[in-house]
Amino acid sequence: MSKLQEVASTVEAGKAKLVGGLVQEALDEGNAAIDILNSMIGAMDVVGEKFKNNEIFVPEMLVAARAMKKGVEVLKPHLATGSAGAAGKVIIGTVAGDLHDIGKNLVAMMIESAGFEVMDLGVDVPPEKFVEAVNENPEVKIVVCSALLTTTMPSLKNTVAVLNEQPFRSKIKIMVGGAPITQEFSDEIGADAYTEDAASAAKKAKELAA
Ligand code: B1M
Repeated sequence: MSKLQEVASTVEAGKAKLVGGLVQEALDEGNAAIDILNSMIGAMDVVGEKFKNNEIFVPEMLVAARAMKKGVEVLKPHLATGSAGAAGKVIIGTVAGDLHDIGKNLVAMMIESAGFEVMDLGVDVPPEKFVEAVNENPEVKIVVCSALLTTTMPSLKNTVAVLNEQPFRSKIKIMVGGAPITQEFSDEIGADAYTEDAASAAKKAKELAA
């Protein structure tokens, strides 16, 4: 088994205590940080499939998520490279009703590494909290909203609708993403941009803030 496969199967098994060390070993062997990250994302896809097929349940998904977070902690300095804050300020959060944060955290990390200062509002963020955060930080350039469940797509729609009504609307850009979100949905709800993954989110944020 290659080191990357070992990392993936350890994440899948939720062995949080082992993941950090294995990720470090994978780095030491010369594997690129992005490849290690992708092996962990692949492991979460396997976990998701097993959950869908009733082979595992919520607790197993949760331990796998914890394990992945440990791995990302070790990877972070190898993925993040930019100079902090120079590109402007970004607010990010997972929308109300949604507790998934790994993807959102990766997007935050990549945007930070593109030179932005990132204010992370966490998960289950009601629209009012996004609004409050922009009002308290009028220099904010971009608001990023993540949604991972088909059942929280309406919550994302509502968040964007509330943001669209605010007097500050013309001063900010709204970016949306997450597994069930599409460009079409983003257009339909009136967001400014959709991106599929964390790396493209960082690239898009640069474009929008230019
Ligand atoms: Co949940 N869950 N979960 N879960 N979970 C999914 C999403 C699911 C696809 C699994 C499945 O059935 N196959 C499914 C959703 C099905 C659907 O909506 N159609 C699901 C379900 C059903 C649920 C519950 C309802 C289960 C239950 O309780 N019965 C429940 C809901 C809780 C809630 O939120 N209210 C639930 C709970 C959980 C846990 C809490 C146990 C845990 C999350 C822990 C945590 O995040 N701290 C969990 C997990 C771990 C998953 C899976 C297995 C992995 C998610 C993940 O971290 N992926 C997931 C299956 C899967 O994704 N394959 C699943 C890795 C991460 C890097 O990818 O988050 O997609 P992702 O982020 C990507 C892109 O989406 C994108 O960039 C990232 C990568 O570059 N992206 C953006 C994300 N946000 C963006 C914002 C942007 C741009 C890109 O803005 C510009």
